[in-house]
Amino acid sequence: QPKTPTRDDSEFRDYAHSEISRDVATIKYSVVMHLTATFLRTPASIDSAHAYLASAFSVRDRLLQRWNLTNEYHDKIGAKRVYYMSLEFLIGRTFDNALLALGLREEYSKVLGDVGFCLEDIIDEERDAALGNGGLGRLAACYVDSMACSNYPGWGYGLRYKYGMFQQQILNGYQVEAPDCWLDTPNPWEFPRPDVTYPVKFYGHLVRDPHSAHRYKWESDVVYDAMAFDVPVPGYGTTNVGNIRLWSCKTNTLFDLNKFNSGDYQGATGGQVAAQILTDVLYPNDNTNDGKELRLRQEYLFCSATMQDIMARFRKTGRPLSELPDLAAIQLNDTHPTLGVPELMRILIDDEGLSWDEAWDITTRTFAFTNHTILPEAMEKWPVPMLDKILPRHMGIIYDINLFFLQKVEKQFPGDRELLSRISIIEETNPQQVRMAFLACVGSHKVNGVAAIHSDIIKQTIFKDFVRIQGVDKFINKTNGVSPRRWMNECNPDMSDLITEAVGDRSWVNDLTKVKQLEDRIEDVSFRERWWAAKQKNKERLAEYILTTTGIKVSAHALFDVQVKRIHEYKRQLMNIFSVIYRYHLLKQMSPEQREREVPRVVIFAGKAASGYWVAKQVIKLINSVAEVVNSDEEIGDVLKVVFIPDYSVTAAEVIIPASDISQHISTAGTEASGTSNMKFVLNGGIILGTVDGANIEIGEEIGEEQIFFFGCLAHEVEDFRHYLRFNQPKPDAALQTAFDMIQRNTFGDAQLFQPLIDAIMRGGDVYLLSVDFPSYIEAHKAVEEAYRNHDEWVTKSILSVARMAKFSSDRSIQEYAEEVWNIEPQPVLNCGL
Ligand code: CBF
Repeated sequence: QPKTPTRDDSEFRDYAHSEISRDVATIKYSVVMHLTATFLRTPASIDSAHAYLASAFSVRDRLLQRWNLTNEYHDKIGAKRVYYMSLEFLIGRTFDNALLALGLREEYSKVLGDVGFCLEDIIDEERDAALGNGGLGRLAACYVDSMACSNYPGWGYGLRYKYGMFQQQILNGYQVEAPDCWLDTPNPWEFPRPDVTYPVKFYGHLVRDPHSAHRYKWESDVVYDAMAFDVPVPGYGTTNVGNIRLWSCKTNTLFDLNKFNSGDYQGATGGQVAAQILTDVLYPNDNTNDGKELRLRQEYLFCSATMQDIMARFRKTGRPLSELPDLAAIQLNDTHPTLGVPELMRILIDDEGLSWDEAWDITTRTFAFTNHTILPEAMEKWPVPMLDKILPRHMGIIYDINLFFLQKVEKQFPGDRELLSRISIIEETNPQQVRMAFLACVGSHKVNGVAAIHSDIIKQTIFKDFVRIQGVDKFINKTNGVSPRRWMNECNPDMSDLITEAVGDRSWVNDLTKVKQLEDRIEDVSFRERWWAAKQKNKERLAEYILTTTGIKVSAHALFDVQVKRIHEYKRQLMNIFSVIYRYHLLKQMSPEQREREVPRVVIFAGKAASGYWVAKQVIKLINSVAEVVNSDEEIGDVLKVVFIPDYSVTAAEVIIPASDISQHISTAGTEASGTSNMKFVLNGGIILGTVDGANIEIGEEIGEEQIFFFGCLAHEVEDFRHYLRFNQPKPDAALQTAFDMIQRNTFGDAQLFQPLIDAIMRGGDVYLLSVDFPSYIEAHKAVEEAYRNHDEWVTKSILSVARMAKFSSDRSIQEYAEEVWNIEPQPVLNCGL
């Protein structure tokens, strides 16, 4: 055996642990080095795209240094880590966020200025990392941000999709989807890790271990390599840097040289194509379950690579397997990563040789599960034959998990066959289906909903039997939150400066309870004026954005009324546009003098529809058709404008949200699990017009119900209304009927196009209760208008609301998870020299 010479690493350690100098000269040198050496630019060939890339790479150098220190430190102290498994991370941009976190914004601005660029323009060069659909994916991004900023040892795990959320174009009023080729240019915010690659098996057959009833050898020729890319997550005001580890399918080993040599060129690359596609595309479905085989394979690739990686890290500690739950907590972000449960069981039993009971004890102490929806169409189920074919070992494990669970329940509630069939992980349909929510629930020690009302509803509906069986303490609430770094400090600098003035320093960015001090400024006339001016400036910025993205000119002095989110029937954008039509009708009835006295309004929509969701796409078409008619009506002018901003994204949200006067969160009561944009709007001084649903309720409790315009039926009334409407025609009030009539008179183009939308209400049982809520919705709009006329009252509402919103920081949510679910402690990186 050759002897490895002992290495003296102290010098390397000294350099690695001393922070790269923060002065402007060093930054300039590093940007110029990246321009020339990384991107081969000469002074004559620098453009803003490369100025961005070089600056971003130089920021990345700093983040990676901190990344190393953080992980080295957490390894050294044997810290317990949380692993947040999510098939979606809707990160958006990183550059500005990282500059603010590192406290180097001014320095980079100076450096870029010196070489002839403006920081704001350079920031605009960055493409969004849009690896998510909506609320669920953005929540995951806020949560890893909070873990980093609050010094929790935590990693996100996800997939590195080559194509993120599709780009939405609006052509002739219709949504058209184009691929989001976000990796066409270098991505400074990822670090490829070919050294971290795991084989992931599919298909094949099982060979039973002759010595154990539960152990199998899984043999298959279909093996793909999942390779890691690490995405550093900047911690604001701390040395701690978090990580999102994203898996990508590696294809180079799958090139078939024999086929190539025999002239079969297509066959030679066939294996690569089959592998590549696994991590090519993000499924663009929000709150729906597609049930596609490729999606199942994506989910398994993700879960297998993640579990292998967590186990590899754990093995390095040399601790016994029974201590895995003391070093690792795994959070399942919805059911998409649930295959992690049978995968860990497989590793512990087949690879590590544990007994079933030992493996099950470790698994259930490690996993916890968050449910994000109760919409039936979103419930993940996989046909047993499909799962059995693709993952034969896992299907066997799932059968056993179910068997032992049902046996236990049978002992607890003897003879209750109905109960057994209701709670079985295998649904007895033809073909049978695996109910992933039940598997996640049985495999976890804690299950949570994402807002108080939602957590109550899941206990009374999908998990009702499980509460009886496993005890109510297992089912808890963790109300969502959002990151104050991105959703206040970064996107709303003027308002943030005012908060900093009220608090005395910027520490509120990491401790939102401090915004309470805004209340002391409520009587301060100059402060109030500047608060209003900040909003006004944000509205001007949005008006500019609307002009560039849609060509529509709007007045920044109008009331900005915003509904931006995924287009979905339960979110009721349709109800909003019906109310706009009705408003248009009223305005048309008025004399010019009467119209003059109206509060001018810009109604702003944005959001994507899942590509296969026809109804949602027709709603987009209707909004655009109404916009076309209203905006070109000279009689109406600036009194009413309707805008559909295309290609809603995190970056677009950062411009839209700070500019809202009123924002709409108007889901049918009981359907929106939480919502998180409602929090973002209020944190930016906007007022909510909303239903008594999701987190709207808790926002009302915190800021005072008088600060919110609530309307509509309550969650407990919904079932009775639905039942009534299944057997009786809805009775639209005069206002809603007016909207229908205008559509049917072809006011907004061919009425046939929109008749199915009306039919869904009038003949389809009005599942989302538009006809029920419309009258109170119109009343609520009137109340908004009245309140907005009173400028002083509006500013008071706005300041008080922000002051009382501390609860909705994702730092609070993460602290609750850490203490009540994960049992982890903050571990700020200490004694590292930085
Ligand atoms: O919990 C985060 C969000 O998740 C959803 O977007 C989801 O995809 N299930 C819900 O619809 C939101 O209510 C929730 O805020």
